[in-house]
Amino acid sequence: NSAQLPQPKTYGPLGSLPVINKEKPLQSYMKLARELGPIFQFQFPGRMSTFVSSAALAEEICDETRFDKKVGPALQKVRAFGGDGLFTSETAEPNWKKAHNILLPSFSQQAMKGYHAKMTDIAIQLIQKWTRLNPAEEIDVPEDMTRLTLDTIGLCGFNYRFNSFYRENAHPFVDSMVRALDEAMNQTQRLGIHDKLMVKSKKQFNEDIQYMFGLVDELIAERKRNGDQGEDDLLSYMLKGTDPETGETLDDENIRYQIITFLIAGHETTSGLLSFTVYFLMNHPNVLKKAQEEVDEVLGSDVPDYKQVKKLKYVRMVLNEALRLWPTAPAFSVYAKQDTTLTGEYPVNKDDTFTLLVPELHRDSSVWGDDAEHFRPERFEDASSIPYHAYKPFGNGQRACIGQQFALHEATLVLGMILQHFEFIDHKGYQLDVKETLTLKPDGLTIRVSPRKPGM
Ligand code: MNH
Repeated sequence: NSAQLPQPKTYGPLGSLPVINKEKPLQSYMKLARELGPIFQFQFPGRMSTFVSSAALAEEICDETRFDKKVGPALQKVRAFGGDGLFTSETAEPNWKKAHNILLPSFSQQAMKGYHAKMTDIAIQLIQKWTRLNPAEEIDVPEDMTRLTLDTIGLCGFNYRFNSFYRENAHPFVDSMVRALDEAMNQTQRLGIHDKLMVKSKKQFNEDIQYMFGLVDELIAERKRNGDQGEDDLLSYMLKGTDPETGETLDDENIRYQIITFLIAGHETTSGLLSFTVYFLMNHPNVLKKAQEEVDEVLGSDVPDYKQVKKLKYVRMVLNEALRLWPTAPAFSVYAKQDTTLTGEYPVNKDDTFTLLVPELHRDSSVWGDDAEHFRPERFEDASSIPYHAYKPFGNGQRACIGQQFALHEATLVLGMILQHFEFIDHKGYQLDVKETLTLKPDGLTIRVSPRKPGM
């Protein structure tokens, strides 16, 4: 009996799809939330979904005794290449808990010490590229950040070098992955008969998937042939690790899915975060100045070591604030495990699904105040002042992001090094335009840089 929930206009079998901008569905839902309130229903062709966006409702759907992650239609499509990897598996599938147990230690703070040198190796490549540009040459920020994050997860994950900074265009793996993700998203928007007509896209989809499987299967086979040479990367953890609960190891097919999952989940989101952060810093000179002062004090002219990265508190706050306003994984979904209610007001039936609009949650003025729209990293000064369920850039509970420490260590290191070396020049007066794929990016953000200090 949730019939009283607000709902946008419907158009017969299309449901409410016509009110959505197909290029920017998330931003359309955000707009609807502002018009219809913190909970509204949305009729998709053949299914109803409910969107929530307040801290009070987030707290409810984040209660894991009553709600569990929903592998919705988009993630179902991603399963064609993510399989039963961590991101696209149901909590009840045996490989979710098993892989979660085996992989947790390889994403611990301790493990980050082991990845630090590899992260720095790639960060230096970005710094050197930017250092060697002529003054008038422009930087495509999301492109270079994607080079950086892909190469970082490749090296830390599997000792594989994509060498993206040595290529004019993206590595073919990225082309296949981006095309496959795009096709997966498109398939969910197409109606039955139309979808069946897309023979060519389907052929491309299958080719892209086979290419990704081929590259990854070869990496696994090669490692097995050569034996363990002391690589302390994710792949070695996956091949050696046993589940403390069952004593079992991961099978090769599941390892393939995990690797593809880390390559997808581990690079688009972090590159979006770094790109939005550059945008915010360029537009907030006082924040930029404070961050530069911290970097000068903590790093001086050193190449940062692990401990120095931990000391970049303000840089961390800047990243937290960027993730508040533009969380690059902007929504996640849950289903009800039983009949229940939300805040005692809205009746909920078993299997009803809810999608949390994270950017709207992060703008709830009852928690964030009247300046919720403003970029102000100081709000993260005292982490304990932030209600637990008001800030969800990395998802919730046991199904939250396993790569959070990895992403934040990498992003803090890289942003610290960028601030150490460059001033940003907004040569085109960039106006924010948020591009949507599975994740968010500032579309068309290009800058120039000038050296902050002589030498490097
Ligand atoms: Mn990540 C799950 C956001 C970086 C690997 N990630 C999630 C979820 C969010 C998320 C939100 C929960 C999705 C859901 O409930 O359906 N992740 C991010 C953000 C960044 C990020 C905003 C960077 C910034 N993620 C990374 C990195 C890796 C990674 C880096 C790996 C190296 N993430 C994952 C995996 C999952 C996940 C794996 C699924 C975890 C699980 O369900 O067990």
